[in-house]
Amino acid sequence: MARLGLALIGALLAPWALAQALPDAPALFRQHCASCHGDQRTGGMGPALLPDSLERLRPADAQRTIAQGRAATQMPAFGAQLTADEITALASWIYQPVLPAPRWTEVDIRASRVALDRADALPARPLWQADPMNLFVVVEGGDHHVSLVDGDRFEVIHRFASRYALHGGPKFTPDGRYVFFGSRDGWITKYDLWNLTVVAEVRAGLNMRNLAVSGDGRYVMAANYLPRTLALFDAQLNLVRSFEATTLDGQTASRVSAVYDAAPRRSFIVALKDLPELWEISYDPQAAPIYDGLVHDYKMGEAIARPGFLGVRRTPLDEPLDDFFFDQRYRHVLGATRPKTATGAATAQVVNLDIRRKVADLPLAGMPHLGSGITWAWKDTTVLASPNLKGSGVDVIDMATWKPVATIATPGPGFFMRSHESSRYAWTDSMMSPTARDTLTLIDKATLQPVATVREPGRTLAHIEFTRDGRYALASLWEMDGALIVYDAATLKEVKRLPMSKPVGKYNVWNKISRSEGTSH
Ligand code: DHE
Repeated sequence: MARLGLALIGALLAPWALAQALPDAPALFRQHCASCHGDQRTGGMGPALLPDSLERLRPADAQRTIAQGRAATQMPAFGAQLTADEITALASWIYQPVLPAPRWTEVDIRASRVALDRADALPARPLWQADPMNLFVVVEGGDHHVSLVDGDRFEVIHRFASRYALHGGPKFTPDGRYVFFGSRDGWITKYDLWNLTVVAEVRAGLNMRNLAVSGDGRYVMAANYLPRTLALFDAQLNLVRSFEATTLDGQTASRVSAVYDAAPRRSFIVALKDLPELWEISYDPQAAPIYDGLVHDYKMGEAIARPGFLGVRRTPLDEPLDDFFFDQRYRHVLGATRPKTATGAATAQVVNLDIRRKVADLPLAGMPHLGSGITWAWKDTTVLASPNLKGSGVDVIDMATWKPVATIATPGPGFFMRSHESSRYAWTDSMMSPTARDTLTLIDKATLQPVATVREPGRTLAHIEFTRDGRYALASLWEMDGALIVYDAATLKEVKRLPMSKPVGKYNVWNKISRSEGTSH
């Protein structure tokens, strides 16, 4: 009887107690957050707050950001205005899906574009005194800025605010004058390096993976997770068209894992996260028609091929791809599927783009990060080496036979790998290791042995890029109070240190536009 009475009281109290316990997160969001993050949480001045965009932010960090704000950004601290319960409620609510799901159509893309008037009238020479081909573009993730560094004197020429959370390598036009940055929130920024100004911006999607610039500098292609599309722009960032990332019958849609330019083929190559297909989209006006998946013109009773130019040429695969890399002749794609569970094995494969099928399995262990793989000449062949996000070792594969030639031990799993044609070493980090994230390992490219290390004890050291001539290697001290550290690439002595805010990546104009074998493309 007593128990029944308590239950009854509990039931009667429940609505009141719940109202006390659960702050109204949507109302709090509308009041405090929507003006910057958008009514639909799709972003505005602040980043998008959608489950897809927040995959990499732990809820505890979201709570801390709401309470304390974000240094050197527009995000204020709400710790004095909101109770701890309100902050907890807000932080958990932003991980819930927005219903109905936010949309981002071609109309939205076009409406988002902003461009500088008369950008084409700006001088066609650098405003600054330094070798424009030996310039470094450094993305500082800590306070969302970009620094331009003179690669001869190692001095900052200019520093400017970027969009929130740039990701992936910025991409350059073939003359090295313009660079395109992509943000995880889907913004593409075109920047004139010679005149130090943003010339155009557009939002390609709500959650973007990366972008590619065509080898002729005429097109920019963006790969999106949300919506499930690719968006193609001209060099002024006007939308040319978008592509739904679906099966040929349009029934199943996929996130787009990544897009890269295959300049010698005059095409973009696209990997789909959820569909076992590899796409090739040619930007060659003379491209041959596409005969696969013939479209039937039922009125005429005829099968017609689709146009090759900007048409989707599909190669069926056994597994979808997350991440990939080309051989030097761009005949093969070397792709990896990341395991869905920590214990699962990655599968990696070689796909021939001409005969359009898988030709070999790639014997890579762990969780290869092929996008950061590099190649070099070894004995009478060429080898590929890929960092591994899970295992302590770099797998080296003979690109003639697709067989392993070595596994080089490193002190822990790493993200990036770099070298230069004129350097005998390949450098890799172990930034995913709690104990060895402070160590860069140098591998002798001839003996395939680890021969030296460079350390910043207790701090994260990662991501290398060489100067144009390969004499210096620039590494990131990947901390909020971090630095760009310049090493002599032969003696490994530190030459200079420039303070920077978590410099996540750095890109040398010449190495990028010449597609140096030691860097990412
Ligand atoms: Fe990246 C490049 C995918 C997490 C920093 N990363 C890339 C590219 C892909 C990719 C496909 C190549 C794009 C290009 O250059 O056009 N990254 C992924 C993931 O799938 C992963 C593991 C999970 C995710 O959250 O997307 C991932 N990446 C990270 C990070 O956590 C890093 C370390 C920090 C950050 O800023 O997000 C990170 N990724 C980078 C960097 C590059 C990159 C610095 C450019 C490398 C280069 O030198 O070209």
